[in-house]
Amino acid sequence: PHILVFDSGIGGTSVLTHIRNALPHADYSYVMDNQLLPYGLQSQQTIQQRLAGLIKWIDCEQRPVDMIVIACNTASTYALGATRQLTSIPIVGVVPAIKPAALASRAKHIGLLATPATSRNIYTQQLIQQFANECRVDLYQSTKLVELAEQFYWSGDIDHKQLVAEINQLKLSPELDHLVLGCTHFPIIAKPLSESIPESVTLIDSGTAIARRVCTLLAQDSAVKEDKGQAHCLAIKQGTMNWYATAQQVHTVERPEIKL
Ligand code: DGN
Repeated sequence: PHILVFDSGIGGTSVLTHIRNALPHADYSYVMDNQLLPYGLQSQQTIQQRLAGLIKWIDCEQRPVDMIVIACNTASTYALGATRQLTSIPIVGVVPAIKPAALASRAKHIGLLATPATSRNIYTQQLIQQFANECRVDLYQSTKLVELAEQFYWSGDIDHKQLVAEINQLKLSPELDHLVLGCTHFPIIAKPLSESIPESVTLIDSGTAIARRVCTLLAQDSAVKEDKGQAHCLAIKQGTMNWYATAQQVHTVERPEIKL
């Protein structure tokens, strides 16, 4: 199968890694909307338009896509329903791992760390009501951590001073025992992040659950096979105007420097 994984930036590679481990023989396209990064500061309407553009582009290019994974919590919580109406290709969204965190929490007190858009949108509120109604859920939002994850991905270095300053200003409650990484960029910096918060806090993300879901939907056995599929990365080119309005104007660039 050919699986297209989408995010605004490199965050979705954290999800792609889990899916690829489960399904190494599938082929992958990783598509990034670098033009509008960060999504966490965009409106719901804008994000729905971007995803509509992505679907148009897949149609126009007649890409042989068997499944789309929207590896972005912001895009999934804002636009999953609307995007599913536009295509018959099955779409898996990545949403914050509220359910497993609530189940695992002994203190019945968890935190959600996400982009501003994800933490304030209705979909997220519904997830909390549905799966964590016995928990206290504190919401923390950060755009800075997305920026730091991008820097870390490209340079391998993280600015510890900025990281610690950002964590400090979040003022995490000392009572919570699980922190949901509700943005796919955050697992990229999970190690430095976990070193900057109290040891008593466990970080949770959606990566393994998404990989399982993809396997189930594709009815694929996740048993490791020898042959490795192809994977390549495309970015929506910076400076492309209104690519969502006419899919023909979508300009993408290959990003071979992204080692998938
Ligand atoms: N990686 C995206 C997410 O999971 O919400 C958002 C990153 C961004 O563009 N702010």
